[in-house]
Parts: sequence; C-alpha cells; structure tokens
Amino acid sequence: MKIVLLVLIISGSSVSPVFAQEYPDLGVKVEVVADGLVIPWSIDWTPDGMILFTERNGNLRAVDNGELLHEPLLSLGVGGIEGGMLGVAVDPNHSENNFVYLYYTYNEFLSTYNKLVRYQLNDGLLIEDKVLIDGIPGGPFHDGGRIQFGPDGKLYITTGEAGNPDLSQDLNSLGGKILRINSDGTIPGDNPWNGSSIYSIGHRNPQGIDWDSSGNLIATEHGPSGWRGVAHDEINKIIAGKNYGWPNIIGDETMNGMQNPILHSGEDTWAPSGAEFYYGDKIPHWVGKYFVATLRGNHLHVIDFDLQNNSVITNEKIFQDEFGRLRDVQTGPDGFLYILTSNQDGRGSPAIGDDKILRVLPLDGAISNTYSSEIPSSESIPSCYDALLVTDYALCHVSDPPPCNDPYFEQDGLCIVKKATVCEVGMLQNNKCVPNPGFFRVDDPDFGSQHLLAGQPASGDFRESGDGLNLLYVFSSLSLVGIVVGFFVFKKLRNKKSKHG
Ligand SMILES: [Ca+2]
Repeated sequence: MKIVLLVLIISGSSVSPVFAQEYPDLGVKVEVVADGLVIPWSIDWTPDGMILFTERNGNLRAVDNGELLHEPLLSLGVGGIEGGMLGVAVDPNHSENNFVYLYYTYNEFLSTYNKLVRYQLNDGLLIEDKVLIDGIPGGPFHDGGRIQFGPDGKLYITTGEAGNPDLSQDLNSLGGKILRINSDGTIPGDNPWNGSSIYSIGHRNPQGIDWDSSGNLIATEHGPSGWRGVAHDEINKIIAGKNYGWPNIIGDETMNGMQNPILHSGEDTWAPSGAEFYYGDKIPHWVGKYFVATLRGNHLHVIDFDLQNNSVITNEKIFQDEFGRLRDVQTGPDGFLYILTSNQDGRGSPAIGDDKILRVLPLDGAISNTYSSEIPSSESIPSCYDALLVTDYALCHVSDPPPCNDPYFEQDGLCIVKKATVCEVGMLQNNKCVPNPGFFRVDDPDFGSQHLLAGQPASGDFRESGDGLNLLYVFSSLSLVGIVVGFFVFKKLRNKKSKHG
C-alpha cells in the first residue's frame, strides 16, 4: 500500500483546513489526536467524552475537548522496564461513582510487582480509593497489564509470568493468567476456581482482550523469544477455567487439557498488544472485525472470525510501517477507531511528534475538527525557506497539464518549478496557533494551491501528494548546488521507481 500524504487545499480563505493521511484502499483516513507523548499504553473514555490514557513512565493523562492537558491527572513512580503505568479502565457506572482503575508496576524492596488500584476522579484529580489486587508477579518484562470491563460487568485483567514460565501453570500465583473480579475487588461467585480471581491459566504475556457481540472473549498474547522457540504470537478464544499451554505448548503443539490458539503468527513476529472488536457506527465495513495493535509487527492486524466454528475467515495486516509500533487500539464513544503508537519505548524509531494518539475515520465521513491544523500565513509562523519543487507531468493523471513555460524550467519531460516556499505550519493548541513540528507547507503559487507534508522535507525527498495530482516533489535549497543535486536525486529516484514499477 502506498503512503498517501494528503492534504488540502486552501480555496478561498476562511476555511480552516484539516488534514489526515488517506488510505483509499482501506476506505479510511488517519489524523493525529495528540502527539509528543511518552509510550502511551492504554486508552479509555469518561462518559462525557474525555480521553484518559496512561504513559508507561508513570502518568495518567487526558485529552479534554480535543485538547491535550499538559499536566497529568496522576503521576506515580513506577517499576519495571517494560512494566510501568499500564492499563486504564473507566468504570461502566462512572457517572455515578467517578471510578477509574489503573494497573501499574511497582518496586518493593528488591522485588517487582504489579497492582490494580481503584481511583476516584474528582475535579481533574485522581484520588486513590482502594487497592483491589497487589502482589501480582512483576519484573522487567512480561507484566501483562491490560484491564477491561466485560459485557458481564466484571473487570478482567491480563497478567504476565514476569519472566518465570512456571508461574503460568501455578494456580497459587496470579502471574501468567487472565483474572476476573468484581469492581470492588471481590471474587465473583461463578469464577472457575472457587475463591480465586483466576479466570484462565497458561498465559505468557497477554496484553489485549475484547469481546465480540456474542460475548466471546478473544485475547492476544506475546509468543516466546528464547529457549522455548520464537514468535508464535497467539490469538486465543478464552474460556473460563481453561489452560492456554505456556510454557508446555506453543503454536500447533498439543497437550491433553491445553488449548491451542485460534490463530498464531508462526515464524512471524507480531508482538500483539491491545485489541478491539470494532462495533462503532462510523466505519461500516469494519464492523465486527477484531483489530490488534502490534509492536514489532509495526501494523494493525485485522481478523475476521467465525467464532461459532472456532475459525478465522481472514486475517490481514494494515497500516504496515505507517505509524511504527502500535500499543493499543480502541473504539471511541464517537465511533472512530483510536490507535496508540509506541515508538519511544526504546525498540522503535521515533518519528517527528512520536508518540501519538491517532484516530481512524471513514474516508468519506466528516473530518472531526478537534486537532484541526490551521495553516497560518507565513507571517504568523515565520519559519520559511525557499525550496525547489519538481513535478513530473508524465505521471499526472490529468488531461491538460499546465504548460511548461516560464516560470518553469523544462528538461527531459520534467517541469521544475523554480521557486517554492516551505513553511512550518501551526496547530491549534489551547486556542492558540503554535508550530506543529510534524507538518510543513509548500506554497506553490503557480498552482494556486498549498500542500501539506508530514515531516520536514529534505533535499532529495521523494514525495507523492494525495490530492489526486500525483505531484512529485524534490526539495532542496535554492542554491545552484541544491538545484543540481535535487534534480539528479529526483531522476535517480524516478528511474528506480520505473525499474521497480
Ligand atoms: Ca498458548
């Protein structure tokens, strides 16, 4: 799938343009809700639409009315390396009780554990109300951490084996399990093991859970990476009281009394984390599909199940390498799909603005405007510089390309616009226009249009716009050297493209 860098198009003057990356193949576009975050891990919403999300380094933060609040609602010293501030869940009856649940890693003397704590959100502050579970085995890795209310109103918790595989099969340990409790921390009477919060066992490091409309619970789980083999990341249909095999079986291996995954990645590594059955009202062609945020896989995995027959109809990767490592995916109360990136976690390659909360919208739907990127005049954001703009009309799917005459320079079928201007663009933050380091504008007066690019254009850049013109750009400074270098880089890229095309 091609990267399509969209954006638009200032016609007239008073319209505030918004931008998104478009994915015509998928029928969706993606816009940024918040950026500059540090390893966001989990996301949920209060009934009035405020976004709550954790940052693994110990924060609970919020996006309220489209604005990222600068101050965290809660900041804790947390433990673990890949542990930390992990899951967040808003109580289904939050309007009445203001409860918010957090799962985080903590150090105690020389040991590391995880705990589940209930808080009350009052006037923008999070006050600890009750520790529901503590002493969950923890470590630098495999801390589990996803928490979510099920359709039965119970709170489900995924825990990792903390690097000690034996815990997964040990009914006396809360490590390597999926747990189920009442929202006050008590044990539901119908849990499979009497008096225990344990719901299923034999897990290695599950980090995603969700239910389909029939109540089937599907969980994701990181597969092994050592003595027991590699990859074999799992998608499991969770049934109360069942044993999911770790460390005794992986992949298609079988053992009496142990469940096989409904889907596993084989030799491929997805590193699956948060997951979501999409039932929003905004993207009809995605309804009922299961979305998995993958870390190492750098994609969103989309699975269409036939759970009546315990089978997978289709599974595919989307957004491959578009946003890097993905940690969580959830449907917002607005019906759009939200994705958290995880490129600041030391295993990724952070792009400008990482980490981010992204929002997926239908291509034809109205773009929501909470992160509307007003493009200010170059006067208000003065950081502009001259650049070269090269367009290849041979690749333009327009019947009547503009003629290549002054101020263009024609050579070898290429039209080189002698002068364009690249400017920083702004975004609205707290109702003020501030520079948005992730995006730049190219003023192209001869086309009477402006184009937004994600990321700062550099000399030799090869870009394709998403405005239907398939313009190709090469940028450089206006120095002679820049022109020559830019031109030859462009030709090289063009030749490369046609060879591979
Ligand atoms: Ca398993």
